[in-house]
This record gives sequence, C-alpha cells and structure tokens, in this order.
Amino acid sequence: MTIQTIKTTPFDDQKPGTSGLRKSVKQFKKPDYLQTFVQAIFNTLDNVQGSTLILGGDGRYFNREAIQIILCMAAAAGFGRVILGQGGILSTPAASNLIRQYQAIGGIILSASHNAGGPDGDFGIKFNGANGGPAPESLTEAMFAESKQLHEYHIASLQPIPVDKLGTYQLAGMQVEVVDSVSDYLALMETIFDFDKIAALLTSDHFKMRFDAMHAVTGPYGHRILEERLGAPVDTVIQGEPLADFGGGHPDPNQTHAHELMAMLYARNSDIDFGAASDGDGDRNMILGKRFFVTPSDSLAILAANARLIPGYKDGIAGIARSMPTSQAPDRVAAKLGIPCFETPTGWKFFGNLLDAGKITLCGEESFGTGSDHVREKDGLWAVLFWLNLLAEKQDSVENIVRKHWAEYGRNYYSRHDYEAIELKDANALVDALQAQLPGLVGKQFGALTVGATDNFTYTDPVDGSVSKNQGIRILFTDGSRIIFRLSGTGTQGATLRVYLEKYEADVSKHDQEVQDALADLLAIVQQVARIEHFTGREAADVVT
Ligand code: VG1
Ligand code: CO
Repeated sequence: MTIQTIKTTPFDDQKPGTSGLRKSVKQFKKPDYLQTFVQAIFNTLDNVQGSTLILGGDGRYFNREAIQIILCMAAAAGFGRVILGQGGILSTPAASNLIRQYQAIGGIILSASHNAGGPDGDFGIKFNGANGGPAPESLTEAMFAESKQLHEYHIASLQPIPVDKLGTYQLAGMQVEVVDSVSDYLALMETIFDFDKIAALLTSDHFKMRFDAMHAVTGPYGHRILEERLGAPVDTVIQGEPLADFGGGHPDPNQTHAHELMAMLYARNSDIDFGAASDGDGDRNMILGKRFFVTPSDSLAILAANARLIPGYKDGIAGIARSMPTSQAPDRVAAKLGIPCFETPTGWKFFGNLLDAGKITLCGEESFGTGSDHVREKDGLWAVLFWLNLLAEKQDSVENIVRKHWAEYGRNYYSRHDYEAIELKDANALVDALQAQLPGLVGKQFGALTVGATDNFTYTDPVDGSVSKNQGIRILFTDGSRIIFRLSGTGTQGATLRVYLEKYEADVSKHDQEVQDALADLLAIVQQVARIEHFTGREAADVVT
C-alpha cells in the first residue's frame, strides 16, 4: 500500500463553532482545506491505531468527494475499520447511535445542518467522541490549535470505495463496512416507543400526518420508519428525496423555511392533524398541530411532563437540561417532578457530560432540538415518534395537549428574532455597547417590567468543572421575563444576531394572545437598549420563530 505525505501550509480559520467547522463549499474545496482539518482531528485523538471510526453525512453537495478523501486519510492514519452509511448518508442522531453501538473511537459527520447547500452553499464537518456526542470545547480547541500548525497530511492512494453498495471492502489495510443508514437507528427507536400503538394511530382513518424531510437526510428515515414500518400512507413523507442542494431551500424546520408544511397544516380546510419537519442532518424537529405551532421549548416541557407514558421512560426521568436561551417552561415541569433542571450554553456538546453522568434524561434547545439519553445528539425523528406515541396514548389533539399543559403550568410566551448576515464589525459594536450598559440597567423600570439582573452567561460544567464564558447577554426581569442576545456560531456570512424574548403568563384567560403581541413590550425594550437599527441599519428581523 502506498501512503503519501503531502506538504501543506497551515490554515488559521478552522475554529469549530457551535456545531463543528462550517464554511462555504468554495472554502472547503480550496486545496488541502478539508484534508488539514481531518488530519488535525486525527492528530488530536489518542489510540487511533486499529480503532473503529463512524463516517457519514447529510448528503449535501461535496459529501461524496469528502467521504472518499476521509476514507483514504483514515486508512493512512491507521484506523482498523470505518463504518460508513450507505451512499455516505447518516443522519446526525443515527451516527451518534452507531458510535455507541460499535464502540467506535468516534465519528465524523459531514453536515452544515440547516445551512443551505449546493455549490454556492455551505459544507461542514464535525467530530463526535466515543460517547456519541459532539466533541467538548477542550477537544475542538485542540483541533483548531493543531490545524494552525499543521504542515502535512497523510493519505492512502485514492481507491474509490463503492459507497452505494452494502458490503465490506479493504482499503490500504483498513476495513470499510458500508451499512444500511436506517436499520440500526430504527431498531433503537423500537426499543423506546410503542410501535404497535403508533401504527394503530397512523393507520386509523381519523388521523393524518405529514412529515416534511425538506429534501434532506431524513427522507429515507421517514419513508422507512413512518411509512414502511409503521404503515402510514405513502404520501405521509413530503419532500422525501434527499437532494445535494436540498432543492434550493434552507433545510431548517421552522415556520419560515418549512413553508410547504405550514401551508398544509394552516389551510382553512386542513384535514391534517399532525405535522412535523426535520433539518438537513436530521437532528432538529418542528411539531405542528392543526393550525397550531408548538414552540420547541414547550415541546421539551411537554415531553418531560408526560415521559412516563412512553415505554422507554416509564420509570421516570432523572433530570432535564435546556440551553440558556430556551424558555423556562421545562424548569416548571422539573420543579413539579422534583428533579433538577440544568441550564447550559447553546449547543449540544454541553449536554454530553450531564447525560453520561446520568444527571439528566431529556434535554433540548429553543432552536428546534430535542433529545434524550438514547444517543448524544438531538434527534428529530425521535421527537416526532415521541409526539406520535403521546398522541396515541392520550387520544387528544396536539393543541389540546399543549393548552392543558399551559393551564397546569402557565404559558411561557417565547420568540426568537434573527438578524442574519450583518457586518461583523456592526455586530461587535452592538454587543460591546450592550455589554457596557449592563450594570446600569439593573433596577431600571420599563413600563411594568423591572430589570432584576443582567450578565453575560457563564457556565460551569457540574461534572468536570470546565468553565465557558461569554455565552450570551441576559437581561433578566423581576417577573421572570427575559431578553437574551447572542451571536450565532453556525453562520458562514458576517454575523447573525439572535434576540430571544420570553414572558411568563400564569393566567389561563390570557393564554390566547398572539405571541408577538404578548412580547411587544419586550421587543420595544430591545430596540431601546440594543439600538439594532442604529448599529446595523436593519428595521426588523429576517427570521422570526
Ligand atoms: C444554532 C442553534 C443551536 C444549535 C446549533 C446547532 O447555533 O442556535 O441551538 O445547537 O445551531 O444545530 P447558533 O450558534 O447558530 O445559534 V444544528 O441542527 O445546526 O447542528
Ligand atoms: Co441539524
């Protein structure tokens, strides 16, 4: 076998963000760019020799070329075997499952999640460790440091592996196993949910659902699990064919980007009872009832409150974790159940230690991410199956389930406003100005609201004591309302400012307001203190979820 060593010049921009390294396809196609980051990953790991690596991606443009390159580099690095999803396809949660199932050293997942794909879109790569979860900050920092000083990479001479054909192949002394992308994941889902009950619901004539795969990775998973295994009619999965450019759309399951699904569920004469969508790499979920949107924060709270109805969680849950900007609805459920609710920075990597230590069973983020200890990633289809199992148990509508939850716990009105692709310098100026004002805001009154505290969120991991600073500016009001500002760590153009608004309403007679109306006073405070238009020239957000 021939292993070549290629001399390179280091890159200084390979710092992973909230979820791996994301750049434009153009950037990734620069000579040695992908190779440098892959070599940096391999050099940072211990005990690579003879170990197992999981590999797959969301099928976006450049996925196939990248897979072949990574296989040859893995062979050169001395891995014993690579388990590859057929066609180079693995959803993020399915990859997390395979890492755990095969006791792999970790996995490489090729995805830029909800970012647009295609030759002018984005590509991404992330490494998940032996627990199946995203590499912690300490590891991604080490990879970044390595990429900045790397002067060569190693690669076995290219020998294309027939990635579409199931089977075992040899590549320069390494074994490549091409496995079905869905079956192990499906088997895992069957251990958690009552498939018979869900099948009865999906085949009954009084229930109809649509699952929007957004031309991304969950198409094959949706067809196999919902239609073939559970018997839902064949038109249940829409946009189910994965496309390298996602059909030109943003595979982001929210009210703005999943507009086909929204139109179906919100049609005046809609006969669809349940709608769900997932994102590029299959880890996000949006849940809809008929003309009814479930906020991801409420969804987490409702799943937690009802977990005992699901076979996989029948003995109850140990605890909940939510990312800091996620609404405090799950906290109320945790309080009632007498279990802890942890508040972590944005990004799934912060849940890993809590899950591994058994401190939590369920976790989630406001950004359409929900998951549990069954893997170490958020999991879109798992959330959909959870809701289906719940609907089958309760024989009630999505809207009724949510309204009853609000009646019991109160409603956390919640919305996120995103200002996308603003100039980096403008975003930084805005954040600096905001930060400078924070101490002076405490005690200040805005109409009926009084600022109780302000800070830039710092997280101390309760398991390993690691500290993560500057995780978002918080303005906390005495009545529990919150305004949070963060800059995105997944965008690839300029900066994206996220503004998160939350207001709690206990009074059930006030649970029928329009969300933006209920939050209007908070948005007015945002304009006053952050002066977004002054700094960015933007009058309103690009995307409101
Ligand atoms: C966004 C979300 C965050 C999520 C991350 C990765 O990050 O806000 O909650 O964990 O995307 O999700 P940011 O830094 O842009 O706000 V995914 O489905 O893109 O892997
Ligand atoms: Co995703």
